Amino acid sequence: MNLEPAFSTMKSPSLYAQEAADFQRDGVVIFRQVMPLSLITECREAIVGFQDFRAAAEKGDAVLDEPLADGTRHLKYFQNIQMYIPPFRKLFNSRLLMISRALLNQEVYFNAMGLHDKCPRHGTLTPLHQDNFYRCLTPPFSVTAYIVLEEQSRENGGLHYVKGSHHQGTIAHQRGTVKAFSSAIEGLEVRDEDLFRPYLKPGDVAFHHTNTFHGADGNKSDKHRRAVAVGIFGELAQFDAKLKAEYESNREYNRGHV
Ligand SMILES: O=C(O)CCC(=O)C(=O)O
Repeated sequence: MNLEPAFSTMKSPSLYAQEAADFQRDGVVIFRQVMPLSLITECREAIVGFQDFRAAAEKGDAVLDEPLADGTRHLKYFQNIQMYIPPFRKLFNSRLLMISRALLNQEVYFNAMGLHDKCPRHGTLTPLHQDNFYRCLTPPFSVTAYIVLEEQSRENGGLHYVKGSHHQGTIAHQRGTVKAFSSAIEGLEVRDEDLFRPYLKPGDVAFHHTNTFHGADGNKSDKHRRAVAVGIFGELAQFDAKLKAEYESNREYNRGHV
């Protein structure tokens, strides 16, 4: 039996020293071609073929975007997607844990998974935010592994980051009405040239620190732009009740806004 690792990421955590240093400095590090393309294709085909969002929408797991002129509504966010579409479970895998353990320098565990979709021509923006405003961890020992199912570009609303912003800690967010994003950083002028746009391709995984500012424009292309965000927590992180109360109040406002 061939026991050779199939991917370059299958190495001991200590071998990620350079990536861990980059992550500490920038709050985001890109691993190209981590996930096998066969798995990416399997997940992509499974979500394309999944048509009935009613049960997931009733539970609040599937969040639909703003209605189009004819009343049609497309998916914007699908949390716990692995409970509805089993191939997505395979994305919760050891490649992500090995890398995250090295980046956070502690033992780690999977917390949650969600699919972000921007439908062709109408998919709305992702406001600038920090994941930790939603996760409420103190200390903020957590990463997001962002797994790309479809190539990202400027035109289709590829994710952008503010490098180094994680050093500011978890900052105040304002409540808002963007579907699936109850909380956003408002009033911050970030010059376009200061945004890091990695132009991710299928199989690439971007790991960002839970406090790194990030967002995306709307989709102006004629194709979907889908990606899966996996939340991975460090064992030394704790839930912070004060952060949680602020987040829950914004979330209630967002969900109540139809
Ligand atoms: O894909 C997007 O537009 C949003 C992703 C995001 O905010 C995240 O993964 O934390």
